[in-house]
Amino acid sequence: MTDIILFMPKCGIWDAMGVRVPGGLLSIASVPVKEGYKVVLVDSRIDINWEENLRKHLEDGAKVVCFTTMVGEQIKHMMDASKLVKSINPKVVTVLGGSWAQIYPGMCMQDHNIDLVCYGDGDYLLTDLMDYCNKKIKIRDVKGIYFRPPEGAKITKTEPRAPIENLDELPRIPWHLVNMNDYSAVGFRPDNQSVALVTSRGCQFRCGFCSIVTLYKQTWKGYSVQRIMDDLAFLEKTYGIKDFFFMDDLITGDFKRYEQLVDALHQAAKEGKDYNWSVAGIRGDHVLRLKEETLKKMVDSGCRNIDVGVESGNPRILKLIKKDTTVDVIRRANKKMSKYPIIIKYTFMGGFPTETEAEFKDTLKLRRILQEENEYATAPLFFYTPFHGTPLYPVAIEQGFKPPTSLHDWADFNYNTWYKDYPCWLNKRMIKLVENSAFLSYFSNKKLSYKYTNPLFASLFKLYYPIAKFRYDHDFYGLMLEKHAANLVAKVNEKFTLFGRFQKKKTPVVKAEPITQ
Ligand code: B12
Ligand code: SF4
Repeated sequence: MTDIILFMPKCGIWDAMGVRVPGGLLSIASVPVKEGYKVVLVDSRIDINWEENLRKHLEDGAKVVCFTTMVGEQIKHMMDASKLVKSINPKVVTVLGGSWAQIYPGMCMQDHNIDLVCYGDGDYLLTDLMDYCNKKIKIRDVKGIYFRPPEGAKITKTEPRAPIENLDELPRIPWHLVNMNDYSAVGFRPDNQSVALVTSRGCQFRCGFCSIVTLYKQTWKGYSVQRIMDDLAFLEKTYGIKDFFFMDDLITGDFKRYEQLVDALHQAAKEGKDYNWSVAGIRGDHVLRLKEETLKKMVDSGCRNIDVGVESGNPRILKLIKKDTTVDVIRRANKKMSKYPIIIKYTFMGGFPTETEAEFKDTLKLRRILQEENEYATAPLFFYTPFHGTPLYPVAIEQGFKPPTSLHDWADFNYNTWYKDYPCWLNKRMIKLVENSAFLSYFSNKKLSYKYTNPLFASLFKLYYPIAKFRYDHDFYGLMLEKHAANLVAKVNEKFTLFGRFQKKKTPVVKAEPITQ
């Protein structure tokens, strides 16, 4: 009999590039799995029969259904699924967590098909909820939730859960809940299976556009190096996985730990391990602090890529967003990195509140310089999006942004098009400039293609790359019909899970052994 269903809603066009294991949901399942509860996962991003499978597990007696969501389109898919769940079994307990739920729990309670919203770390919640379902405790005794009391009474918030001090106390992620063949993370070695995992949570910095500041309140905690290496060994032994994407917010939150991790990976390589690895969150100033010896070890142990948030090439904007670094630091870090064959993905944004066209052009200039000065550099650019709860959000409001006011509207709040639907500070000319630069930035540098692990998306990338490159080289933004084509593809994907059908890896991975904790 099923006890708990984990449900992963679609994320929109992001699902086209490649689908990663649902880290948050797997994370909250580790404690209940260890306690012996039967947990199943339905991932609508890759499962075209997700409605049927959801129904099947509900009929199998599931007591709790867990949903996760980030801001934006994923909310809409979450709401559709919660509605379906309640229409099949109104008595099942539905619970919502994830970044958006943590940041805006009251707003999430607007979905009447959600009974509870989790507002802190979710790792110990589900065993308590099962105790509640089994009538061992009252709902008020479940810490870290908002719940809807019977008719008429106000939404109630229970006592917060104490933060987890030591991540190592958490049982291993129950990877056996997913079929690794359905997922990917980075495409360095096309025949190799890859997986995304986090080695830490949070970040001590304070960037104005970033939700991590609100989620983790400028704190950081990490798994020990020993624990990380054990997890890698387990993933290799059980699934044959050798390619890892460390999807941390700031992997260098503890610099010493990072150096020790590199040492451990280097030692593993010396002992014959053939790992490839890649890092999502590392700051430019931290890259500059890395010793040459550490960088060499990174290369020798299989580090293939690092992602660095630069955000802007303009000093005033960097100050406004409290990036706490400078253009000079980034350029020096880039020069340093140019000696090493590690792809470095610098991410940028445009369209910040009060940003002028000239200031945005500094960003375009810096993108070009970094890519010219380092053959391993790529520089994708995104439209700035004012998300509720981020430090810069009040400035966006001050500058004329009229935010969505209901959960339904936040669900339609698309990071790619919000500026067309909501009044804000941007004029038409600026919108076009940022939008076109952003669109081209995903396709005009071949080095970025390792991110596109979905075979269909990878093929489309190959087709479009020469055009995007030509446009980038010649600063030519006229008649960008391809943007409309991309929107159409996104719509088809949303309706028919188009890319999800191509996601499966053809090369079979080693068959999973039953999990041993
Ligand atoms: C991976 C990722 C993605 C992947 C998602 C696929 C996947 N595999 O999960 C992709 C690439 C699709 C993605 C896209 C986007 N993302 Co994103 N993403 C992340 C990232 C880097 C890691 C998520 C993760 O696995 N975290 C690790 C786990 C352990 O944490 P967690 O998911 O928060 O889960 C914990 C709790 O939240 C809770 N929990 C989670 N789910 C549930 C469910 C229940 C029932 C319970 C009880 C608890 C619970 O328990 C967990 C353990 O404590 C986060 C950063 C981060 N650190 O979270 C950003 C982050 C979630 N993304 C963010 C944003 C802004 C976006 C985009 C809008 C980016 C953009 N500009 O395009 C798009 C949105 C797409 C959409 N709207 O649908 C913001 C969220 C803002 C917000 N207010 O929600 C974050 C926080 C990044 C940031 N720096 O601000 N993203
Ligand atoms: S953008 Fe990166 S460095 Fe800045 S607060 Fe967010 S996670 Fe930290």
